[in-house]
Amino acid sequence: MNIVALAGGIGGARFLRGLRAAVPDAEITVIGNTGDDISLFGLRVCPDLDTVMYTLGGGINEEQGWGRTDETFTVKEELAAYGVGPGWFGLGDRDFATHIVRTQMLEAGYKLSAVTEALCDRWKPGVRLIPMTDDQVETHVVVDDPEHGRRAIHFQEWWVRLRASLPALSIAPVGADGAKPAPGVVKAIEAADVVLFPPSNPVVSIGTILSVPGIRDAVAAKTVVGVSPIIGDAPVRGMADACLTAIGVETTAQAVGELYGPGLIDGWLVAEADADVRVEGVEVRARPLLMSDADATADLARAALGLALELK
Ligand code: GDP
Ligand code: FO1
Ligand code: CA
Repeated sequence: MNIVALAGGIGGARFLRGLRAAVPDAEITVIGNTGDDISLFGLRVCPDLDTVMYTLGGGINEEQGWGRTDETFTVKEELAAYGVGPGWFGLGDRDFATHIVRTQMLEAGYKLSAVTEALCDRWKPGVRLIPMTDDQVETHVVVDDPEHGRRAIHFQEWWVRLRASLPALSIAPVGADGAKPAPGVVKAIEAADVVLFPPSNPVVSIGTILSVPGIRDAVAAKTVVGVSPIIGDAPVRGMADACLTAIGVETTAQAVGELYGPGLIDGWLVAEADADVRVEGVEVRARPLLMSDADATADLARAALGLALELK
């Protein structure tokens, strides 16, 4: 069986770990969000690709959900001693090695998809991880900055430095218009038996992947089942509510189901607390949605896949 999943960071990666456990023999292709990518200290950092790679490869810091296990921060401290920042982004020593390898390969002319494949040779995530595009797409957020007035800042600055404390007036995947899906992305979707949306951020993870021309149409042609990242009118983790507000969508499983809509998804898994959700033209099922341990996560993935195969 061929399964394609779109994925952001933590929510995507944890779901994929459950999916891999639920169907060990399936060919799973993951299309990763690169809108969070940022250049820091001359290095290209790809948080969501790395979160998927480390989580499935056994190198993730489990509590944090991003970054490496057994991490130290000597390089960051030494940079700070030179007055070189930003200090607000926590890059650890082990993680730095990944960004050094990636940047070296990009500068040698390799595409991000080839670099990601090379990095995955070490981590063996058990899925094929492809960035949504090899072109540079960066999510920017427009805020009213009390000091500098209205301006667009990088998503990471808004999310990590400001913790979304300034309301997002708009959120845009800068560069997406002219971007092409990375090699293999559309082919994998076309060859998929089903497409799954893990409970990733609907705006800055799934939404960004779908903003790359060609991906949304390819996905819409398949049987698609999504898992809600919103339970009982709040994100399970993080600040997805601030992203949804920016695009005028309520933070409910109902509103996110409608945002994707029957033109894109066929099935929608919501939490048991949201069993009253109805989305016209979409088959909604209530299931336990908390990925609290490996078994619960595998059960959730099995439910999503089962519904997709039923609707196919
Ligand atoms: P990020 O890039 O690290 O922010 O990760 P994603 O975009 O892949 O996923 C973020 C979303 O995962 C958040 O909006 C959370 O609500 C959701 N999430 C995290 N843990 C769980 C869980 O156990 N169950 C569900 N349903 N959603 C979760
Ligand atoms: N998230 C944070 O909240 N603070 C950090 O300092 C931070 C550092 C970081 C370093 C590498 C990496 O791959 C991810 C990192 N993240 C950090 C997570 C990440 O940037 C965001 O959680 C997601 O991209 C939000 O969608
Ligand atoms: Ca992310």
